[in-house]
Amino acid sequence: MLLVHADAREADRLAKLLAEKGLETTAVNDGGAAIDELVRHRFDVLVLDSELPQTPALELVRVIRAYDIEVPVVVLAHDATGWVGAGVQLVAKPVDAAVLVRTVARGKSARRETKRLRASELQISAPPPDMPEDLDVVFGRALDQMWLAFQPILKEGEPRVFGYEALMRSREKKLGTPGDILSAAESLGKLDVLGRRVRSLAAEALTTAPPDAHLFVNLHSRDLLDHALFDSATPLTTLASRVVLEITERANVEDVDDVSARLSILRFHGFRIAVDDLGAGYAGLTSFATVEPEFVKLDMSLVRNLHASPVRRRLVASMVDACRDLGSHVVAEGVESPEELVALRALGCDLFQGYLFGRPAPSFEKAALP
Ligand code: G
Ligand code: MN
Repeated sequence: MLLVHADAREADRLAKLLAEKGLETTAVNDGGAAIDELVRHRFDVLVLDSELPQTPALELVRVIRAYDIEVPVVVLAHDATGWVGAGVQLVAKPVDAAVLVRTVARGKSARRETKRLRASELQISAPPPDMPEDLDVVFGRALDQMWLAFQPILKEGEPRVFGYEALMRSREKKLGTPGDILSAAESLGKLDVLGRRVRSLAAEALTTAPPDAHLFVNLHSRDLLDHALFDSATPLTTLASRVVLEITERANVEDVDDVSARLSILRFHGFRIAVDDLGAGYAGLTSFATVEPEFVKLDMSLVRNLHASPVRRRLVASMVDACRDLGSHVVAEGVESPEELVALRALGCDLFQGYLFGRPAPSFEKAALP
């Protein structure tokens, strides 16, 4: 269940109380956080303090209901004003433990009841027990049906597209997103196979790419352990001077044995290296020091609404400065608005990627800076 309460101590007390009764609780302290949670997880009951600082509780209940019509809501209130007809269960404040536990339990069974009713109303049987098709088979199809999308990267003062990032896609519906494909590969122990497939598609694509464009190819940290990556005879290695290998900051490169020796072999072949998603809040600048990347890709969370946030601008400015001192080119990712572009230019950024210039597409589309 989800508990929304502005008072952290009271939230703590109530959560403990419910936990003793086997009711597992996630607690948040405002309406915005509550909505975030609700979108990401499914809760069987919602317990809501009526006195939230920013969001009027009744308004919050309306929004929640628009999103999930069935979720039972228990409201903790000093009086019932405004709550009649809102379809919630009221619990009087100060909250009595036994009353709360009973009301929550009633809410939980009410949810089950609604589900049963729904199913019988529509005369449909419950969904069949999950019988997933062999993951291995689905993964095999995803590999067969794999293709790459290309998103342009533009450089200040250069009329032609500087490069494209290759992004993994598959027509296999059961593994619909790159994340799904990656986790399937991970659980099957087939990250190597996946990485090789992507790199071979990338090499193939380079033959039709504009001749002077770079291709940015994402690596999984696991790929750094695959001997095939270091093979001097693979199609991609023969094109290495045009390839930038992206290593995400989310992967802890320090966990890879001899990472700098491995990177030196890649550079020997002619590859350049980018640290991806810098500033996404994972490894901070530690991967930066290990990798000494030729390129750094600023995470789009830093770029978003940059123009409206002096603190964030300050952070990006010092990151850009540090990169320049260390000889890395900075690519700003996820640029969506002209205002963001103006702010990035003012900070000295000169490489840009984002929907403002072009979405990932099946071919190498032309694009230009405004
Ligand atoms: O982690 P990595 O930086 O490789 O991820 C790139 C992802 O970001 C791709 O899935 C791409 O579709 C997405 N993307 C690219 N440009 C933008 C943008 O301007 N806005 C948003 N929201 N996503 C973008
Ligand atoms: Mn990337």
